[in-house]
Amino acid sequence: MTTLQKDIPTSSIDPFSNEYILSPYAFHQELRQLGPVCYLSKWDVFAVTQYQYVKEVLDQPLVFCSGAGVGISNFKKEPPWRVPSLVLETDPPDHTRNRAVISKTLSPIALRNLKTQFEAEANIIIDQLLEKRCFDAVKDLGEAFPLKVFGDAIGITSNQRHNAILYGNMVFNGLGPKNDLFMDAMSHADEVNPWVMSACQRANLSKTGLGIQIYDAVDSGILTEMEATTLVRSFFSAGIDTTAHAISNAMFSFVTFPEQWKKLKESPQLAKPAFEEILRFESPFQTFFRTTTTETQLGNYVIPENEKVMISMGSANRDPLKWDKPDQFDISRATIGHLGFGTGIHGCVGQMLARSEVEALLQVMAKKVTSIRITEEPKRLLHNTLRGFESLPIEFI
Ligand code: OVV
Repeated sequence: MTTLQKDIPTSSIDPFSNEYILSPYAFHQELRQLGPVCYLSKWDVFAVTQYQYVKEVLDQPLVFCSGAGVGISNFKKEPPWRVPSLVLETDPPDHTRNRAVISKTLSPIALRNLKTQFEAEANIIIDQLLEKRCFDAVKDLGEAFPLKVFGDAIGITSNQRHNAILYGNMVFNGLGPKNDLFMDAMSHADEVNPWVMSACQRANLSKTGLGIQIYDAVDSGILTEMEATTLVRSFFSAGIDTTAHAISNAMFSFVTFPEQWKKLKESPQLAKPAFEEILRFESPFQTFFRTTTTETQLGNYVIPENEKVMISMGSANRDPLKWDKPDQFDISRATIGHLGFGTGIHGCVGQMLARSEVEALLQVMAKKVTSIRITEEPKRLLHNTLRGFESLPIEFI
């Protein structure tokens, strides 16, 4: 029997400070060295940063629940800023029912049809950018591609699609504390909230997209009309900003590891493992929180009930106990088990669609783009949850 140590190590590291956000990896290392779990005194939350224990938390969704929110705020203590998501911020059995409705729209046949569109659009955007030569990989590629292809896939009919980026920014900065990043993101709430709720309504979705299919569950008595609207909102929340940052992170990784770009060009079929490595190496989704539903043990520590626990996928994905040379970007490494899409019952429901989008893009790039160069100092994004860039000026030749 292991003896339980009651004293969880404390750290004064602040995961929402600018230094941490801009350059998290040395902080991750320091936190991992404290063991399976530590207490972050700045925010009165626990933090789990080692691969093994991040996975252990994600694999126990009833003990480490999502229903009290997956950001730093505990919905049992303060009201959420929006109607909670019916998949992200719920637990079984509601979660199981709602997730099944989304899953049904993302069938293998649906994905196969979308793949053809993703490839066609990837060719169009890469041709345009080659012609332009110098562009911002954040706005002109990272954001533009998913806004076009995933926006079409959902069936957004509004001509103000860019609001979806602002909304994603609210959702993901909204998982952090009420700091300047939170407040800046929410400054758009008055225009963007009503826009999203309207864009998610049955009447405003195209007849052929994924969004409208959520309403089939209303017609078969599984969801109310309002629940369907809220569930369609999950496509907007989860599916655009995440992919956008994955794409700009990919561009940066290929520029900083040119031998990996060479490898991809020689073998465009490496697009598939390359995307997995991008998600491991620079996970767009860096952290989530869970809330303990009971006193529970992690390693040989005891975490009390109703506490917020930060889990760092970004750190788990670079844990040297799990990965060989974790700080090396290597598109031919074995990436199986990376937590870029999470894992378990809340693992990314759109992951096959996201793969299809980015793989299409990387394959076209590998075939058509000879070289990629950074033309001006990139600006890292200050963000409570996502890792990416504010701007990334690139030249394509
Ligand atoms: C995975 C994810 C991220 C953000 C928002 C949502 C889901 C949602 O369902 O709203």
